[in-house]
Amino acid sequence: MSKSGREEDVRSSSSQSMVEKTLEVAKASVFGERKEKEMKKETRLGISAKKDEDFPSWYSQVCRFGELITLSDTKGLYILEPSATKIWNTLRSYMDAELEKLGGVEEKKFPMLIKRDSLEKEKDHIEGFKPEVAWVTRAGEHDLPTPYALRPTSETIIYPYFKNRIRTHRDLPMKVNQWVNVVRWEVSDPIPLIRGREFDWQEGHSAFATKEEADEEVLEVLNIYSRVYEDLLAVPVIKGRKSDKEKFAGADYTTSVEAFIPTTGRGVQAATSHCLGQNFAKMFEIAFEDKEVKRDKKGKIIKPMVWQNSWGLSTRSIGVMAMTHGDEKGLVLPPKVARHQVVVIPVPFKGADTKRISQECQAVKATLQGAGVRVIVDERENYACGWKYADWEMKGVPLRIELGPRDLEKNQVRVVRRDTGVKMDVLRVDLVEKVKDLLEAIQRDLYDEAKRKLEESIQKVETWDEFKEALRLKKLVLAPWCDEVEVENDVKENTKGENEAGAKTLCTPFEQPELREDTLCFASGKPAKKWTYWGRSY
Ligand code: 87F
Repeated sequence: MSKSGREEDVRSSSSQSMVEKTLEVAKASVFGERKEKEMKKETRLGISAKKDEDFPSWYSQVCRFGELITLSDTKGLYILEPSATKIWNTLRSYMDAELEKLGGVEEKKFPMLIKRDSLEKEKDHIEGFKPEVAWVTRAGEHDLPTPYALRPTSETIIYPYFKNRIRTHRDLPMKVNQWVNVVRWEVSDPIPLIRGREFDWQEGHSAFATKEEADEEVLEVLNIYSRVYEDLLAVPVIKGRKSDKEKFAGADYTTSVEAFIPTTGRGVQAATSHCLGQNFAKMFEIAFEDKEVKRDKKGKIIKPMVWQNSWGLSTRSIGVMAMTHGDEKGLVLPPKVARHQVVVIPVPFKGADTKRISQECQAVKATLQGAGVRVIVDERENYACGWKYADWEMKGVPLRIELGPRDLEKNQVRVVRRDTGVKMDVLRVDLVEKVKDLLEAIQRDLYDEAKRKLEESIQKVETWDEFKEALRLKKLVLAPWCDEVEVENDVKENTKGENEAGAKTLCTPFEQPELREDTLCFASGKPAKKWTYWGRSY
């Protein structure tokens, strides 16, 4: 985020009360964000950074002024505001219902502290992640006899539990899911909701008697993730498989949904569904007595190992949504996840019957609320309506309803779409139907527009020069690849920018274009095995 842009960071207005101003100054100094002097001279500016000129500042402003998050006093730790918690709870309800349909998924909650010995029992997969693990070492005045890790993920606490609970084939499949926060002490620069030191997610862990069942679940869960993004957040995603280099180290294979941010030309891993094979089962000795009992030469029962999966989706999804739909005015929320779907704003011209206007605004609210629409009336007296319009636009509310004396006369209201800015007059008798139609249209149009941009961003290439050029143009590059890790390493090395990490594989999409037999790898010239998406990423 640009330091110079700070003075525009907090909006105020000439009509803002002293109490509010003092409060904001107090808040600002608590979080060390701004000096009192700067607060006083500011005018109402809102989102000052441009999405296509300074994306990082723009995004940070959208998250904060759009009231998804507030910065805390620690880098990389955020306060989720009601607009964000509403989205998260909506995704959660949707997912819980989908997992219910999947069958047998039990919601549980495991401890957030993991004994050092337990975390390190399983060395291989933890090794690369070690620098990010945060530890609790003291209680009050005393050092703890053993340090505890704050869970960065819960394999090492859930799999010993699986070992104890799984005895026979009758205990399988075992599927658990938990909605919790995790801590990963990132050293790289944090990005609100996208990369922080603590975030919320759901982590699912399952164990099966057969590989086939596990394989099937991997894709079923991936489909749920895809629907969460596409149907709720209106964000198109690509389903595919991670390369061996990019997969989770503990997994046989990793599938993911990938999103793409056209403005920055960066991919973003949106959720993952892993097939763990028997890797963890061997480490944690999770075995079961099969239906047909087999014995070894000494007559001892042979217990097969379980087949496991794990899958996770985090609050990163909210960040991806904000990046995708946000515009110069701020956040744009898809109606299905918006805390307020409609804001009603009284427009009292001079001399108008303000009391009556206020009553009618409340009546509009009651009508819409009765029809299941989430609606709020903004009756704050110390703000002009123009200010309120900008304020709710910044917060991304899908529809604005303006109601003034002339609307009253004509038994109508003025309805304004957040996504397109299109204004229309709607008769009060038609309001419920029209608002419902519009909310549906906005949801659909946001997706269609994002999908169009995504498709426009995809560039198919076959040579290294084409690849470099597509990357320069911020494209999502689809290239034929020989599937060798050395090539991934080379590409990364040879695409490093001054302040930019190199490009990597995002995924090999399940939907493969035809691969001619003589197609060569764009980077190595060896025979290509598949089409893979490449790009810089978050
Ligand atoms: C950071 C510190 C320690 C990611 C970490 O994707 C361990 C880890 O294991 C770690 N960061 N991971 C991989 C998480 C894999 C997997 N866990 C369950 C998921 C989905 C949910």
